Amino acid sequence: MESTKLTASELMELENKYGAHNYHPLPVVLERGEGVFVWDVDGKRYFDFLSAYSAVNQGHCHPKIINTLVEQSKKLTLTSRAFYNSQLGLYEKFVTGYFGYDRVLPMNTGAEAVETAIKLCRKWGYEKKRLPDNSAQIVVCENNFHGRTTTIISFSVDPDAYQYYGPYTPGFIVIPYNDTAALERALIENPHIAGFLVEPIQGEAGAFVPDDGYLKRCYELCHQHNVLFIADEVQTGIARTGKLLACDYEGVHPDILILGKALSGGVYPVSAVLASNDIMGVILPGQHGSTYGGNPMAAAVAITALEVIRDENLAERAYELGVIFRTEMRKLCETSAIAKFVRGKGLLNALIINNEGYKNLAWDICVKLLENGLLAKPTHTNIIRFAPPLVITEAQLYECIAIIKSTIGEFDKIPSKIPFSEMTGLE
Ligand code: IF1
Repeated sequence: MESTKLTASELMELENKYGAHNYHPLPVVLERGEGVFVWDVDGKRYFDFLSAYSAVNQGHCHPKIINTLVEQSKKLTLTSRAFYNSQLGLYEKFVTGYFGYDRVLPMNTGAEAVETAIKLCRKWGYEKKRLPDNSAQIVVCENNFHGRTTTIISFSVDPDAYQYYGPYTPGFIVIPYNDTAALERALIENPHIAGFLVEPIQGEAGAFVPDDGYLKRCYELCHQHNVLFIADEVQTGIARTGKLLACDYEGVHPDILILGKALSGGVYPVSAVLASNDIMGVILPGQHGSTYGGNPMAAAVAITALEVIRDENLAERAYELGVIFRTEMRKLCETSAIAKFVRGKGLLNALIINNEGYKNLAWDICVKLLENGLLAKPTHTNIIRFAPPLVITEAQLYECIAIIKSTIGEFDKIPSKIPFSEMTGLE
């Protein structure tokens, strides 16, 4: 079989030829993963600093999670929700206790969970808040990313995400992020608001961290106006930012909590919406669901994935290693003409670079990082995300910091490209 193995370029060509072009991947074909590492088809090893957009917080192919997946797959994989299954109740008890909620509604992908939260919020608005039929509004933030469904992209401000996918779902009010006054104005002006949907840190915007106290103040405002505070912790949740939930930093317990990605440690699509009895109680049999949601594989895998987070103290590890990472990146920013500043929390970080006079510097740096054995993904031409699996050791992190520093150093050395600020000043 070895002799018939396709080369990396042949495999990339297959995706290019037969796949929709809805992605522009970095030129590397991955074949295997273990912990913080992935290997390409030629056997070259990389540190993974994307972690599948924070789905692989527990590390690639975590043996305990894989074991659960394999064992459950031999017993029972899917029943639909037409019947009870032997894993779902155990998972529901576990996950609600883990995050402190009465009930969970299980789905598969992040976008589905966001959709579920929107439906739950609207129904609560009509049945509990007694809003007039079809009047419910949900406040969302500029530069949000909550997924790719038609309703969710209806309130995106990114043309790539929404353009030519209309007509759009109405019922959303977009306000600036990190602006409590804007939220207060919206809540005062509009009596039909049922919920406020927010990312505790904006992922797609490049790990944009709001001011301290922002979430807490938003939560208070929501409660003053009888509006549900809905946290999308699909990316920030499950220890990524140095706490179990990013909302934990401000002691905020969202009325509706949305989880996905690392809920399975990256081995299976598992998402969830958590809420109180009072809120979840508005959805009755036949009113929402999913063929795969709550299947026994998902249930068993999610329990193990959450156990790993707790048993391996991954939130604490993310917190401590995040401090080291940002400290070292700040040092880099002091000496580099390219690296401007770093932001983030825990191990969800982004390096903002000076790309003036350079077309796609973030991409070029990521290609160089790849050559140097570290995988990271650019966003917005001038931002590079750094989000390794949380199982990374301190020694490994320092190794990666060295790779990042020397790679940025290579770009700093290109004489025609520095200093950028002076270059543009010459015009
Ligand atoms: C892609 C971004 C990250 C999310 C939040 C819901 C979802 C996501 C806060 C939907 C998904 C993704 C999906 C991925 C790129 C990625 C992303 F850059 F687009 F914003 F991570 F930073 N809520 N995030 O971040 O979850 O339906 O995908 O399971 O390729 O679109 P999903």
